[in-house]
Amino acid sequence: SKGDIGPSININQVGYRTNDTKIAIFRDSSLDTSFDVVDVATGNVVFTGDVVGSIETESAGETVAHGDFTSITKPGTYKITAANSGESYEFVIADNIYDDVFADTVKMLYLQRCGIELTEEHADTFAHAACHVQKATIYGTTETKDVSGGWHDAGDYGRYVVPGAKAVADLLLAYEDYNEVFNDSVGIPESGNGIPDVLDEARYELEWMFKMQDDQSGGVYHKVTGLKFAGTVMPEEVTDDLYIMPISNCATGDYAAVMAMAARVYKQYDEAFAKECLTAAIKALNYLENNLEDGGFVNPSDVTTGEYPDTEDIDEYFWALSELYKTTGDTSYEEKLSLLDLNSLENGLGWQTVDLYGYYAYLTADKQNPELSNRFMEKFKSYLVTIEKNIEEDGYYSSMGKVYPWGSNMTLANNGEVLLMANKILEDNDSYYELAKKQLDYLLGANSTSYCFVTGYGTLTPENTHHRPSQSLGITMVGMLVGGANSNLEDPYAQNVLDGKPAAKCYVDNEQSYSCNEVTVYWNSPLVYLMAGLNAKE
Ligand code: 9MR
Ligand code: ZN
Repeated sequence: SKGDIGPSININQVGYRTNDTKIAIFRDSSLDTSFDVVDVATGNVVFTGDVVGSIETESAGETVAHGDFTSITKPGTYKITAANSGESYEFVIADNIYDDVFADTVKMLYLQRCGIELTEEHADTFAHAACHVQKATIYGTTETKDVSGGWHDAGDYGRYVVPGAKAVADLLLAYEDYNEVFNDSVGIPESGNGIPDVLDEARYELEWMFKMQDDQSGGVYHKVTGLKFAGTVMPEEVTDDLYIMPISNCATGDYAAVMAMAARVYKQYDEAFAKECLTAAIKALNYLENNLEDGGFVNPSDVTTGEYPDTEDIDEYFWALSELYKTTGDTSYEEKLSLLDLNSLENGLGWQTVDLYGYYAYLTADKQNPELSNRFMEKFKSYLVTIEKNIEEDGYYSSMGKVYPWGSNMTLANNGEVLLMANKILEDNDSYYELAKKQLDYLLGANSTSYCFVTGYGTLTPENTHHRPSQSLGITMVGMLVGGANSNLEDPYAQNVLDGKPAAKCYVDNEQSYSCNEVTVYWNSPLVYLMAGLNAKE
């Protein structure tokens, strides 16, 4: 069937801008030696090119070839055909091709808002009454607290500080690095207020995060959820009691980092808010420094909502120090940075490993100590080398390597973000930019599943996401990046239908498959960064 294995020629289904590099990917390098580009409107062949290469791609279980049609720059609708491989899906070449998908991936965050009515004017079919507005009980006590607001994390209705902080970080960085691509007309309640919508949207989460900080200690609660996941209903229909789960070091460190970032980014728009963010960051850092030997968060025994476990908090501490240094220029933070032993750290830009954010913050600060910046640059580069090697060895230019974890599409988008960061700090412009673009091409259809992984876009697009509002309304929300291939088969449905498939093909568009087909705010957010950086060129 179509969903089982798509066309033998895969392309970015959203399309290409006129000056983009354009590569069609052939599943089987042995089938064809040449290909045609057909103008769909006229049926004419406008270009004939060679099918080149034979790249054994273990992740897909295929030996893949490429067809370069970069020279087609005339706007229009096209498809690729070849005698034996057949036809690709149709795609468009035009310069504004990413505008809608970019706006919709930001808008998705608005549609995930909790604690506020979503009006028909802004949310259309996904309008609903304010949800989760009742006070929550601090777990293990009888004390209650207002922690309304923020975004629903994902397909579930939990609100979690750790992944929420990652999502905010990507948005703020995207704005900091590429403010010229953001506008004030995404169609959220704050549109037209003179502040770019991406900052209004991120602030919605930050205002909630303030409520998640314990006033007395400065520590930050890990999450607010029910004891278990809610049923498949609209959010305002959930009747479960809410619990504020214990303070965790990772939540506290992440919080300090994004609040420090916010203090920098919002300063030009709202000085009082920026100050509040800085105070909150410093307070959180103090808590963390006094509690560094505490373990990571684990769910209390009667709680089964998302855990976001993380036993290693040194990277969160590092990130917080680095952002505070960049924001304030205070060398006492730099001194603490220099004393941290980062050797055992895994590198990452995920919700669990955040050290790459920290390196980037230091390396883009106003002043650096050369010894430290060399050290951090080496760390950053070691990650970069790994993803470059993965891309080189994979016929689909995927940066994942051999294992596709839960949320592999986040890692692909993160890697695109890292490549754009490299572009900023290493000044090797075009090559990193091109590799970043390839990660977007993968996400939008140039992959071995033939899915365009953003809902509502492309010819073959997820229609059965694990997302409670979409499931209850029977309509898929547009602009959501799904988790994607997961070779660890982490839900019963995936185990039943994907067993034995190559890693990159372990994806299924079914609402039961929460480990392949859920969506989250922090999978959309690196995509926002990636598209911002790619849209900013020229
Ligand atoms: O994205 C998370 C993934 O990296 C983990 O492997 C997985 C299991 O711990 O959890 C994922 O996060 C889910 C969270 O626990 C609850 N909300 C939905 C998230 C996405 O599936
Ligand atoms: Zn809610």
